[in-house]
Amino acid sequence: MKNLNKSNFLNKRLGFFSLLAILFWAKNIFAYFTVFNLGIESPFQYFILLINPIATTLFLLAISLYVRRTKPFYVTLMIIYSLMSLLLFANAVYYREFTDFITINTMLGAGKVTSGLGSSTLNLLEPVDMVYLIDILVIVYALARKKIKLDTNPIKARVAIAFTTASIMIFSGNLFLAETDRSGLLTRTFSRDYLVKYLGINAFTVYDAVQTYNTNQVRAEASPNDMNEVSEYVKEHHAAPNDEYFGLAKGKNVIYIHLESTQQFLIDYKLKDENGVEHEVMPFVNSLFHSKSTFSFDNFFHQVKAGKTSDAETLLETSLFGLNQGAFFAQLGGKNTFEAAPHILAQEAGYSSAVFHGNSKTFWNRNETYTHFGYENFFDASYYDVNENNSFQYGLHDKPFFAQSAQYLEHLQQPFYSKFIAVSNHYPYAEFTDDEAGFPMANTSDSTINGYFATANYLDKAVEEFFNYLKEVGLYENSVFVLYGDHYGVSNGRNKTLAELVGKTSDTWTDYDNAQMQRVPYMIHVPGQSKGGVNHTYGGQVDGLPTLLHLLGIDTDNYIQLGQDLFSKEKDNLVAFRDGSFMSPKYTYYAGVLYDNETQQVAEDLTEEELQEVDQMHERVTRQLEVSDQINNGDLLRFYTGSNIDPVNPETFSYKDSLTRLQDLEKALGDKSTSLYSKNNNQSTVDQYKTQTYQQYSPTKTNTDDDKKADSEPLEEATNE
Ligand code: GP9
Ligand code: MN
Repeated sequence: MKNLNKSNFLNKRLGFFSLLAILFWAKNIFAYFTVFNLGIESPFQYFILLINPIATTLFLLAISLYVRRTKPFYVTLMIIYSLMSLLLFANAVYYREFTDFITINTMLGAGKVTSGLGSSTLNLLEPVDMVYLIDILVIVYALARKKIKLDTNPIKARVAIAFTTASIMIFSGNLFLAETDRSGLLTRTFSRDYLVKYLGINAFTVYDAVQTYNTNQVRAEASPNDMNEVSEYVKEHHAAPNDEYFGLAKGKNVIYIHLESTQQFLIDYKLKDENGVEHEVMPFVNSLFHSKSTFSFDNFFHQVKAGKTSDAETLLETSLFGLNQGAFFAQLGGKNTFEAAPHILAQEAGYSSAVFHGNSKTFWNRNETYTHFGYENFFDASYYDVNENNSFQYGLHDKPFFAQSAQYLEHLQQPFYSKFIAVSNHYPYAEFTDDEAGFPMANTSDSTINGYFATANYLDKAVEEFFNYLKEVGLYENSVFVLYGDHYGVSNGRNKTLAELVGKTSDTWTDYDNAQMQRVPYMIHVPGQSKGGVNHTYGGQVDGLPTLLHLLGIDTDNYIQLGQDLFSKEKDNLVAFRDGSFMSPKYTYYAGVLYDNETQQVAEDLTEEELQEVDQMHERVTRQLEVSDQINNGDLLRFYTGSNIDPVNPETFSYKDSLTRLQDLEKALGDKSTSLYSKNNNQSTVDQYKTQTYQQYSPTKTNTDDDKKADSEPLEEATNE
């Protein structure tokens, strides 16, 4: 009797429809738990994961409900079901190999080689993948053999509409929950993993299709003529190198150290504990800042927007800005043509290149963007031993990160251009426990601010250990180090609470102060140099690339770069913020208000001449940002031939099995290999890396040393930072 009911149910259109909806949900969940690694961190995220296939599955399948005739209804339903299953199947197979989801561009064949989707696709299949398709065959068979009978009664239009409406409502609910957990999901596009984790594969694919269509439209309209216009601006704006500094670091390895969320006010900062004892937050970084071998800048500003870390990377390595909306890496990083630092240095001076970062490679779409920047190697989380105890939601903590990087760094051919992206000093600056709890908390009403100093101190220690290792193994002397803060650590919304700690009061805190807080450290440490010191030139991240290239003895006049060498006598002391605000030695223009830097008050009663000066600054800033958008949105560098270097070919780079590749190269080069490992008589230097857990901080008792494993508090996902 029961069976009969069941089969009756399946013999009804709605029953059959429900069967497919449930089956697809189940297959989707199966993929979530067996193939995709989505970094689920809380029961709430589990819940979102479980419900996220529902809305789009219902919406798409419900299209068939509008078909009244019998056979066409079943055919439509089965086609939609099969296409959805095929997409899921393809993603499962692709993900297992590439730990990434399929984008429209991948489908269209762009970047075919990069993604490795060559003739070997068949080899990637595993028997378990049949789960996604086998049911289609079974159902078609059941329909053909009339095990499931066709229902000739059409679905009433209002029922069909009800399904569509319900699916839209469910989607809205899903999106709401997703935004609660990860705000800016759709506007900032952190990573494909995030979109799938929160909204499902179908929604991700549609989102990606819309994005791809939009960017392709703008690109299609751009022409070589636009490039000429841009070229003229760049020539005019270019600042000639200063002979005194040009080539000072020629031929040296480049080691970029990304100081996550580190603001300039942390330099030389001492935090008072509850007993009034002062604790220097970043003693090691401070020692570099004041070293005669370091060119330090104390009027250097971040220029990022929604793409945060990734925008800083864009600015520093391409001398172009990110976008005013959304993350440039995610939207265009994997599509555009660049003249980025690793490629320029490879072409001009035979540098190898590598990025080191203990988070998933898809975050900020780095895996694609880096191939377009010309990075030869990218060591992401998959290359590190990352576990619950040594990581948090943004990846591996800094000490193990730098320590574990040594095993790869030692195999890079020299000279190399490398970038180490630290991450522990990231919002929400959660308190370390156990051995890493080595620094006092600040004592404000805001726990985010309170933790910021301790995580910055941890970063400082991690960097110091890394330097010690480099000195020990002899890489230090022949390298140049660039340390930079990527963006604010304490957001404007929290600054009033921070005010007291930086010698101000919350009552008098204004946007003028917010603007000043956009300062981030920027220092170029050149071992052996004694010309260094603190330089007060006004600049921003966009100026980093020409500055560095000139130090390395590489001319930039033929490159399309929007920044200016910070050492140049022609350097314009004007810094554009991404939203069109700006900063100069005399004025601060922020949130639509002009401030006089001397009085720190709103600038009033300007003379005609001063007004003109401000207008002109405004124009220059607007122009610089416009040109950047023109280049990026139109992908104009694909038309540019003036730099006399070969265009980068992203398809030549793959970030799989990098260590084996580097080792093979060492063998092939034999005596000519310049890697640290080869120079060290083919002996690893890894055991020379010394890393220590914290000495326990306590305001009253003396410090004690022990070596228990580092641990960190379970963290909540950032919602508003
Ligand atoms: C993630 C890390 C943080 O991999 O670089 O990025 P952010 O949130 O600072 O932009
Ligand atoms: Mn960052």
